[in-house]
Formats: sequence, structure tokens, C-alpha cells
Amino acid sequence: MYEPKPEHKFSFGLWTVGNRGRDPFGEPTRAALTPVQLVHLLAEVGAWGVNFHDNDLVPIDATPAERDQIVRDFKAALAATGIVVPMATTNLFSDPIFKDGAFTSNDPAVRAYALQKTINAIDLGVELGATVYVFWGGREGTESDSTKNPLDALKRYREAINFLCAYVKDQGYNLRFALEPKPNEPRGHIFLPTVGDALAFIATLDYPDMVGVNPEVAHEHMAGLNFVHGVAMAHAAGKLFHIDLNDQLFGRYDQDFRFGSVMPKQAFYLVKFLEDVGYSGSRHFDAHAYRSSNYEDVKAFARGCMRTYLILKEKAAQFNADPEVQQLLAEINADDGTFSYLSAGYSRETLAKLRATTFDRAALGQRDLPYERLDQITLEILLGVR
Ligand code: GLT
Ligand code: MN
Ligand code: MN
Repeated sequence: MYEPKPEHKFSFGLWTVGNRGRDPFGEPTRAALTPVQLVHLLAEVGAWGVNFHDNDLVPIDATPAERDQIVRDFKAALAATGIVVPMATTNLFSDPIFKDGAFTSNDPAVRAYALQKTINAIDLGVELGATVYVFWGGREGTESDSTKNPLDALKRYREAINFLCAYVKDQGYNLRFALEPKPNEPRGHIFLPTVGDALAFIATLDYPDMVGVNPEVAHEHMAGLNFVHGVAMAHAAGKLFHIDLNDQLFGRYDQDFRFGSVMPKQAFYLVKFLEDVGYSGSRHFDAHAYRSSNYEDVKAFARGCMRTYLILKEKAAQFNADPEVQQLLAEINADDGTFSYLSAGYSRETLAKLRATTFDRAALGQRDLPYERLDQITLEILLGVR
């Protein structure tokens, strides 16, 4: 009943199920699997797509011949399993060259290298079928604001994205960019820290239509923000090009837990939002299994992400169909049309009408709002007793 199907568009990065459990305090706990092995693992658990950074697939120091062989093997694995590549991205954070950023580095040679690396990685992604290209600027930031002028950094960031948009247009690629905000980690402060910042930045670009966002649950939670509200902002702006699903508590380090495992109620509202608005992009699980897991448990982790999504999707349908919920929502949103003239916008006539209206402030303030009842029903649906 909760079997993942291609139409659900569930994808995982090579770096998610391929995460080896390394953390700042400890060495890997799992052996490395090859990209081909990871594609087969994803097929086994029922995923639809695989995403990658250039260097998840092709090592940074591979020769052109090695690259071609790796790509051939990877394509064969995709063909054998039916797994598709919906999204690709660039690793602009692991190599020491990016220790002070890539597009926003103070060093023009580093910025140029980052552009060249991204162009090559775009070619690789497009060759394998990607139609969304993610930019997570993990190293684009500062620890001390003595070191980098934020206006200079944003100007460099803008110029880089403009250059890359022009490259994609010039090549005639069917590819859209999705900026992924994050407030901090690995930098002390990362530029474009939230969905709202990214949306404001996009409006300043040369080709704003080509660029949207890739919000991640964990990243907004790190900043203590309501993820669903950020996603709604992006959707309303026509900018929800991609989404990174995972979970974590507010205020913690980047935990990247299994989707829905920490704040299932927030995950419910997210799934309900995506399904209600008919979001049609990838549902990408950018998460990884606990460091204590072996690969059998990694499969349980991946299956769990998809299963929880589908369970919450069913709960959302149950919520929407519940007669008492519907009645409460109708009550809460009751509208006799008296003030619908306001939605036509401002005019002198509207203004005069509004000014002439007398409001019974006390009565409006006494209005019944059965929100406790509604929230308890929501909880009981989620807890499976309704
Ligand atoms: C990295 C990061 C993620 C980004 C990935 C894309 S890599 O794991 O924590 O949130 O989506 O670069
Ligand atoms: Mn994360
Ligand atoms: Mn992510």
C-alpha cells in the first residue's frame, strides 16, 4: 500500500545512501560503495531517481579516459535498473581550494576555477539527463566579517550565476537552476541563509526565470524557521524547482535525519502542502542513515523516507476528507461576501466604502475559533486513532 512508484518521483543523492558515517569527530563506519552499486541499491528499495555531485561520480583527479569509463558504467547501471537522473550539482566545498568559498572566494583564480568546474559538471549532469541543477553554497560565507565584504560576495555570486545561466542558454540545454539556502555549517555564516534570502537574490539576476530554489527541511529548521511557510513563499513565487526532504530538531547541527523521523507533524503539513498544490518536481531525500547503521539499515532508512512520505500523503487525504475537519474549516473561513469588494484592489470608491463601514470590534474579537478542536483532530489522524 505504501510502495514507492515512479510517479512519486522519489530520488536520493549518491551522497545520501552512499554516506559512510564520517563526522567531525569520527572516521567512516561503512565501506565505500561504487556509484553503480548505489544505483542498484536504490533500485532495490524502489527509488525513481539518483542525483549526484560531479565528484560523487567522477573523482576530482580522474583522467578523461577514466571519466568516460565511469560514465559508461553508470549509464549501463541506469539502463539496467530504470533509475533516472533528475538533478545534478557541483562539489564546490570538499577540496581545500574552496576553503574560503567558490563563487564568493576573495581569490579571482578560485572563482574562475569554480566556474570552470561547474561548467564541466553541468555538461556531465546534462549528459546523464538532469533537468535541474542545484547550487548549495556550503563554503560561500565567512567566520569573521573582517575577511569578506558581503556586498562584494553577493556581487561575485550574482556574476557567477549570470555567467552560468548564459552558458546554459548558449548550449541550448533544458536545465533550470535551484539555489539551496542554509544558514551555517560548514561556514560560520553562509550567504543566502534562508529561502527568503534566496528568493530576493534571484530577483537581482540577469535571467531570473531560469533560477528557483531547492529548500531543505533541515536547513530552515537549523534557523528555527517554519519550513512549510518558506516552501509556500517559494511556490507562490513560482520558484519551487526542487526540494530536499529530511528532518531535524531546531537549533541543532545539520542532522539530515530520515524524513519525518523527528517532527512528524511538521512533515505532515509539508506533505499535505506539496500534494494539495500538486507539486510535480522530484521528492529528493537529502538525508543519511545513522552512523551506527550497516547497509541493510541504510536500505531501511531509504525505504523509511519514502514510506513515511506515502503514509503522510494518505493522512493528508484523510484530513482533507474528514467531515468534521471540513465543517471546522468552513466555519473558520466563513465569508458572506460583504467585503469581497476589497479584493478588486484600491480605488477612491472602495476607499469611501471602507471608510463608511462601522465595525462591531467587540463582537469580532469574541468570535469563536475552535482551533484546539481542529488541532486535536489533526493529531488524532496522525496518531492513527481516527
Ligand atoms: C551536502 C549538503 C546538502 C546539499 C548537497 C548538495 S551536499 O550534503 O548538506 O544539503 O543539498 O550540494
Ligand atoms: Mn542538510
Ligand atoms: Mn540539501
